[in-house]
Amino acid sequence: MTRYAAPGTQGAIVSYESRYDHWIGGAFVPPARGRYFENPSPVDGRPFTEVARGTAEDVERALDAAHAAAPAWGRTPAAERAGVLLRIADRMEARLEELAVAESWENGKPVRETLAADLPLAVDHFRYFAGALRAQEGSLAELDEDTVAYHFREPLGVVAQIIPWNFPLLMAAWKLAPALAAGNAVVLKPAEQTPASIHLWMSTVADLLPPGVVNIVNGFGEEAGKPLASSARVAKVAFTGETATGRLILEYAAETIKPVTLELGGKSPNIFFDDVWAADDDFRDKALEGFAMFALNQGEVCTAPSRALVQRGCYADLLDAAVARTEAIVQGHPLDTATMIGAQVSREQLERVLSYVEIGRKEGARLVTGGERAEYTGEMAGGYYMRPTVFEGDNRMRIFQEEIFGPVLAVTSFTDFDDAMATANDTPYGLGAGVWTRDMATAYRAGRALQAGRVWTNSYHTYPAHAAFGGYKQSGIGRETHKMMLEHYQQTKNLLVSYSPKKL
Ligand code: TXE
Repeated sequence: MTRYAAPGTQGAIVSYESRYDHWIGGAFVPPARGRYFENPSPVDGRPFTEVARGTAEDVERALDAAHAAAPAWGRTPAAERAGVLLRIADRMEARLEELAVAESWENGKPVRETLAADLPLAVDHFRYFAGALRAQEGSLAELDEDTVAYHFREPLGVVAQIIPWNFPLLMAAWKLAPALAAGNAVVLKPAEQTPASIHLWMSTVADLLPPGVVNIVNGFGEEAGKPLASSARVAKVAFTGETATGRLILEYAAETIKPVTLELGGKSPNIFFDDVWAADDDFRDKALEGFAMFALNQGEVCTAPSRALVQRGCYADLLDAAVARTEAIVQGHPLDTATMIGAQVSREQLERVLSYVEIGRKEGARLVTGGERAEYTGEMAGGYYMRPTVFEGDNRMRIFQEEIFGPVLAVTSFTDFDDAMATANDTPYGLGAGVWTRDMATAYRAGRALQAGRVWTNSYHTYPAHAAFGGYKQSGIGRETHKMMLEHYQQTKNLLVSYSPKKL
């Protein structure tokens, strides 16, 4: 087991700058109004750098740089553009450990996750879209002997991307890789909780990109995100975040009729059929691991399986074993590779999670385990740690209906297949779902009946490129992590050509 040194301390492999400006036109640019905000680490609650507090003026400057760069980038041959993405992936891979530690320090998530998942997935994303671009083709339709309709996929131009704090580098990769592959220039706004690791990433790959192709404006939602999403100089907005904010983004975009892709909240059901408990030990164990996934990434995942639906016949046995499994999750310092659950991203997020524990108690849910902060002394004393928490209750309760975004699970039982589907689908969201059974007919029927964009069968929380990811209902619009995302960043040009020698 390894314990990485905190950034900036002796033996550390990461050192942040004491201040980050915006990244515009291939250089750091101070904020027009000269204001900065502090960026604390959730590990200890102490600020470790300060970051430019962007406003509409900064957004305009970034859009100037992006517009200057977009035409040449859009005309770059596909093989060359793909080459840039591949070199970005190689560079990230070479600096993987450093970026992983930076991400953990800023977000509070365990370094074992950033090393094994966040960074390798981000690297693969650039490789995947490099390949997807090379394989993409237009089409032609022969309308008659002398008339042909050609369809070309063209870049949109300059696109805006607004991302959240729960997977800062992976969310940046999910958005940047397809947008750049498709030939667009980008203005990206990181979440105000996690701007610094994106700047570390940017300086790692800056020399690989023409200036102005990627620009980063830091700041808060209203001050920097709103002018960006509202701008008439932006051809498309891609957003990941809260459903309420997604609604605002749609309103801003409506003013200038621009396309929007949204990846929003969820309240994903994880469904365990009776036969799981009758299966062999390995399968049971895998299912228990799937149950405990609600705490992965401190529950700060839009697809977190935050509702467990367990069939009556195995309910008591499975719950007992699953709670024991939950209590065995190792909580600790995020930079220790033995740690499985680290800190919530911010004080506000921790308070929000604790407020839902109170709500659960008041509405009569039974607290089975957890329900409180994890208190530490020493280096982690000021950090934002929450114990994995399990409630039993029913699906009408707020803790079953509202996204908590913390390691809080709401468990209930069901009688039969139809009851399970009715409960699972009784939510405004539709992002993810899990189905656990050895009976493949049940698994198939459940997969098709669940109103969710991603249904895992006998698995959970895997996010490979080449498998479409996105929401049904109020969980979003569009599909990421798949070549179909390229089309969200392109527009179709139709050339309708007559080769006929005859007059019209
Ligand atoms: O989200 P916001 P917050 C959910 C989760 C969490 C809750 C609040 O339930 O507890 O949202 O988190 C930018 N115009 N998710 O407040 O506000 C903001 O600066 C333009 C789910 O952090 O949606 C940040 O960059 N931009 C989720 C980004 O939007 C605005 C991931 C996301 O912040 C803006 C994160 C505005 N008016 C939170 N207001 C998921 N689906 O993965 C904010 N922003």
